Amino acid sequence: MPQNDDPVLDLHEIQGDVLIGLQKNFQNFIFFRILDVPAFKAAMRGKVISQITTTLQAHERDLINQQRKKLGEKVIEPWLGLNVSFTKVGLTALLGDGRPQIIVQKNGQNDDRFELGAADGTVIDALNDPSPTTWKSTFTSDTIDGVFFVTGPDEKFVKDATRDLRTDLGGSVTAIHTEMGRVRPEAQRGHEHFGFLDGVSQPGIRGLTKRSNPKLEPNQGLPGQDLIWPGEFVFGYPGQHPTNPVERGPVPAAPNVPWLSNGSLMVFRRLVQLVPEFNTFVRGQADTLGMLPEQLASRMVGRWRSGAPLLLAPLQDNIALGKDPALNNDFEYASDPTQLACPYAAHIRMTNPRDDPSQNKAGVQTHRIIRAGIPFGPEVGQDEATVTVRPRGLMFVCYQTSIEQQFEFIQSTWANNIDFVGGKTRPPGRGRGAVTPHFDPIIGQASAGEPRSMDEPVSNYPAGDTTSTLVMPNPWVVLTAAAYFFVPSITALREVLMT
Ligand code: N7H
Repeated sequence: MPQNDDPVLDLHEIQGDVLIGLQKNFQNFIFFRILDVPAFKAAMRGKVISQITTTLQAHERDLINQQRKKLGEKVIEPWLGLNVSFTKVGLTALLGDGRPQIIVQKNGQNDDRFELGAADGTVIDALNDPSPTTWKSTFTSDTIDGVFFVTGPDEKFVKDATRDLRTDLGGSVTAIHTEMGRVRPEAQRGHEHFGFLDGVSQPGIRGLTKRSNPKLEPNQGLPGQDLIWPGEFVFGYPGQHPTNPVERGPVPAAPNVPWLSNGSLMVFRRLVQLVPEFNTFVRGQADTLGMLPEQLASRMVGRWRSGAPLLLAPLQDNIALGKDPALNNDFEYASDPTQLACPYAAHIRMTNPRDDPSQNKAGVQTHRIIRAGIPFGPEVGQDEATVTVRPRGLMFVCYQTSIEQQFEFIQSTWANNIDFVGGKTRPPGRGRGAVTPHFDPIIGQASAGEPRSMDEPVSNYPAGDTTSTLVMPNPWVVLTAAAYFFVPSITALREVLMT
């Protein structure tokens, strides 16, 4: 039930991938360049905008799927999902050189990251990203105007829908890079390529996410899922309060850009995952450290492959816990102040430290993102025992209203920062002095490709006294393309961008 203070969201205005995610087994990413601006605008107005999937549609589809799941029905609907977003270059192509700049004012800071773009030297340096000269060649210069997402239940459906979209657009655009994302098959459904269940912890949205226990937990959707003010992800609404995790905060805005409302900023990163290399490393290091490979892998992520969090299952996997959305996100870190259950450096602890006492919880909530990625590439083949032959990984997508304070903050100030979380000291019996957690072993990036390490891979739960370090000479997640997009509202498309 909505509560009195909840904002009312224009669900029919917000594109469907932003808050809920398009329903998908397959997702085509069509990065395009506009060749003929008037023809593109005419095609968009006449044929395409009306097909764009809104949050209202995605929400209705979600409710139908939830109902079916409850009844144990396995119907897969032929639902088409279509979204469109534009880079800074695309917006200039559409609106001209004098267009207003999207420089977001949030929490007293100005964020110009969208206008810089993901390949800008400042951004590359801030994130320790590999040089764009090493990326896929189509992403190394400002040639991308926008991206269409086409989603559906199977590959043929998505390919047919892509062909229809291209027909609608005629010769007004050219696809400069197309890539098909695919949900992994059978038992691996919902798991990313290293084998971990993904999409478990997402922020709840005030005004959209249903509260499972409104009386006792009015600030949570599912148990453990904090409700976040929608302005963190969509323009035109209040964001988080900087010092109170529950109160409404200011509305993030870009002055002079009235058509921002109900739009969002999207980060795209094509992250290759070196799966055989990861597995070989984990096996070897687990042997050296005297632990099981599954234990080491889970200490690196903070969850077991099933999705069960180490905070609730510190010693061994618990498959029932992993798959139960009412249980698998219901934990905080204050109860684990000395990283007995979950290392400070574990991927999920680095990317969302929750209520870790070293942090101000309200502050943490201003750095949340909505993740909407999908795996790409084939399953690992028999010829790939130790070395990747065919590229695979994650088409990482996330939404926010400040790229600098949300995605980039997570990557640079948390995952890449060897001192995060700070202020920790070793408890008696486990060494002395300050703890340096080092890198997020999954996505942390050292400068100039230096080796990384992570503190306390060996579990001390419940009362061990081992001081241990994992040294990781090479990364297994490699950035091969990145771009920043604006995801306009339906009205902005109709009344501003395509006129
Ligand atoms: Fe991560 N992985 O398999 O290890 N991620 N991630 N991620 N990630 C999460 O809670 C993974 C990446 C976040 O609220 C899970 O959904 C991989 C980037 C955040 O508790 C797993 C890649 C960024 C969370 C993975 C990758 C993030 C999260 C647990 C790249 C942002 C939620 C399942 C190939 C900078 C944390 C879940 C929370 C969870 C993996 C990328 C951020 C298994 C393989 C680039 C905020």
